[in-house]
Amino acid sequence: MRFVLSIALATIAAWPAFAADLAVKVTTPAGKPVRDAVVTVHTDAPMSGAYRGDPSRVVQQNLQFDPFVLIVPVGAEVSFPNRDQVRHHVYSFSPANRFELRLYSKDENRTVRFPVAGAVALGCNIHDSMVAFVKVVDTPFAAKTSAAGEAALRNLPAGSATLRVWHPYGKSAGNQIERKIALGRDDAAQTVILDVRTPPERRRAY
Ligand SMILES: [Cu+2]
Repeated sequence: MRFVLSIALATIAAWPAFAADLAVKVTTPAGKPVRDAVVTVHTDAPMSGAYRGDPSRVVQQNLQFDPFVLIVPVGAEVSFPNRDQVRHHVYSFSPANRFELRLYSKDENRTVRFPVAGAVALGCNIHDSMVAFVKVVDTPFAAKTSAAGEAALRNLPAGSATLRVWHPYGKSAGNQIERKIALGRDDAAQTVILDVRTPPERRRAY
């Protein structure tokens, strides 16, 4: 027992002296939670490592993309499997990461590499109602807000940093809000107000 305890203490002592957790809550000015916002932190001190999260995959199923917002690190290969009975023609005109996947059928797959940080709007040439976004991030520290508008980032290095909250329909410049924060001090929780416009009506074109 004593042995186990001493190991535990040694482990704690070996942790970075000042690791910080950050809880972010994103709401509209009216206090409604904003889901699918992407929260990123860039520390002033040099960062190492890349974001590691969900599989880099946007599925086409039931004439929709899933997920609606996908976070990937710069340089990620994203796959676009088609699980529908119909063909899709996936494209993006976003300047940073333009691409087009010509008509392809059920159980076929294509991959696209995203070399530039930024937001990529996805569409389908055949089904106007299909809309999704890939957020390519150049930081290891990123998370997507839940239905409650909440995201948590753990084990951030202490020190000054920039917090950004982006949403595809965010009303501010660049669809995002940005602020300086001091990690490891009194910034364990941040509330960010981000006004979002109503998504364009999803037309059915099938
Ligand atoms: Cu389609």
